[in-house]
This record gives sequence, structure tokens and C-alpha cells, in this order.
Amino acid sequence: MPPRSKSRSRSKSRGSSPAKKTLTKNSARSTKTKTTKTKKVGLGSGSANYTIILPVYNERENLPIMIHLFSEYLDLKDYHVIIVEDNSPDGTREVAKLLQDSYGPDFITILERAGKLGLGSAYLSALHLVKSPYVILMDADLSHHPKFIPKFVQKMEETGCNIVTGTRYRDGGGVAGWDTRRKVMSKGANFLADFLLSPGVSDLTGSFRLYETPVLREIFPKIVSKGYVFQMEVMVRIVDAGYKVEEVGISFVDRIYGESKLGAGEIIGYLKGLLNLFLTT
Ligand SMILES: Nc1nc2c(ncn2[C@@H]2O[C@H](COP(=O)(O)OP(=O)(O)OP(=O)(O)O)[C@@H](O)[C@H]2O)c(=O)[nH]1
Ligand SMILES: [Mg+2]
Repeated sequence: MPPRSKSRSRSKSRGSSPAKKTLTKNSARSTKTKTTKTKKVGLGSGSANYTIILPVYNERENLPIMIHLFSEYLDLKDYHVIIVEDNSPDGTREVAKLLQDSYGPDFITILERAGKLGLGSAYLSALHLVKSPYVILMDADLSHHPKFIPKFVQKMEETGCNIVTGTRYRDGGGVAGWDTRRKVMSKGANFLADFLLSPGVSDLTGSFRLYETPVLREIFPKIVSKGYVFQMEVMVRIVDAGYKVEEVGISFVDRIYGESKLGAGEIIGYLKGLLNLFLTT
């Protein structure tokens, strides 16, 4: 990734070569959510290096394919998956339990929540359970292919960065299956955010990322936005805090099964969140 040449003068920590931060703060205590009736099923593996947090809502068809792809592309000894299931009406929880029976609780933990509590809180609840030094966040709708995970890991090892983010807009990345409206919305959202905030990351709204766990634990409690703008705020605050971000091109494929949750409300929320970040960071 090129250096952040477009740093805003208002930025407190953005310099020409931000030093890699020493990660001493572990703010897990302050990431508590108000979720009630949450049940953890599975032991979690204490030996895995990487935990994949997989939020699912109505992903009955996609979830088994995702887990199968993990087994195809990853060395499972090194990975643990936390499925955050929000009582989907389509029976995703039963499918998750069958997968856990088949792959074992050392590979799959299921975080059972009482209802649809949103993506941000799904990540937060799961983060409490993470024991590994690295966390991967990704969607379970097959838009994010597990084959890119080893590339993320390699990039982090090679560069010593704190975060690797998948990008659809650089390094051979792309999008398949979106109509013009969706492409324009995504490009527009990224362009506007880059113009106003200049974080130097090409895909701000993407959510396929590898993090050092302490970085995520430090940043997450500071996030105020919900919905589409959430991923952007995470990245902007990470860059603002001086952490080193690298990018890997990914091909993003639109979901085949299930329904998109992106509507007009999300677009308005995005613009409000963008303005808030512009004024506060
Ligand atoms: N546990 C949980 N998972 C959620 C919730 N909302 C969305 N998800 C999951 O989060 C991931 C991303 O959600 P998507 O609906 O694909 O949203 P998107 O990727 O922004 O948009 P589309 O792909 O166009 O639908 C998927 O794996 C969803 O199943 C939620 O409230 N709770
Ligand atoms: Mg999706």
C-alpha cells in the first residue's frame, strides 16, 4: 500500500511514516455488550492462531459451503470459527449445530443470541471469546472467499502490518454480480469517504479483514456507528491511531442465496456516519 500521502492536517497521529504501535492495552473489559440470553456452545480452541468471526443471519444454504471451503483452503489446526447466530427464522442455527457435530467444538463455537442484534454487536460479542492473537472478520454469504485468507496471512507476515484488508478496488480486486446501481453506490461511498477522510485505504466499506486481536479490542469500543458505515469507521479509527494497514486484492461475488439487507436507510446512515467521522476524527 502506498504511504498515506493525503493525510489531513487535523489528524493527530497521521505522519509520513506512522510507527507501528506497541500493543499493550487490552481493553476487552470495556467491550461488554448489553446482550442477554446469549449462549456459547463449544469449547473454543486455545491453540489456534486465527479466529474467524462469522456472523450469520438467514444463511442456511451458505454456511455449510463456507465451512467446507475453510476445510479446503485452510490448515484447520491453525483456525477456530465462532459462528454468531441470531435466531434466524430459516433454521441456520440447526445447520450450525450439525456442522459443529461434524467438525467438532475445537473448530467451531456457536454463539447463540436471542434475536437479530446487528452486525456490530455480533462482532463485539464474539470478540469476548477470542483466545487467538489474530482475528478474521468476514461475511458468511460467500461474497468473501476463504481462499484469500492465506494471502492475508502471508501479507501480514511479510510486512509486519497490524491489519490486512481485502480490497475490491486495487491489486487485482474486483466485484462480480452487482448491478450498476450497486457498483455506483459502493464506488461512490468509497470515493466520498476517501475525499473527506483520506485514510489511504482503497476499500473502506469492505468487511473482509485480518486484525491483530489487541488492535480490534482497542478500537471496537470506540465505534459509534452501526450498519454499512461501521466498517468504514473501524478502518478510519485504526488509521487515525497510527496502525499499519496493508491491502490484498479480492474478488467479491454477490450473494446467490439469501437476501441483501442494504436499503435506503443504510445509505442515509452511511452519509450521517461519514459526516460524523469527518467532524470528529
Ligand atoms: N449474527 C448476525 N449476523 C448478521 C446480521 N446482519 C447481517 N448478518 C450477517 O453478516 C454478514 C453480512 O451481511 P449481508 O446481509 O451480506 O450484508 P452486506 O454484505 O452488507 O450486503 P449484501 O451482501 O448485499 O446482502 C452475513 O454473513 C449476514 O448473514 C445480524 O443482525 N446478526
Ligand atoms: Mg453480503
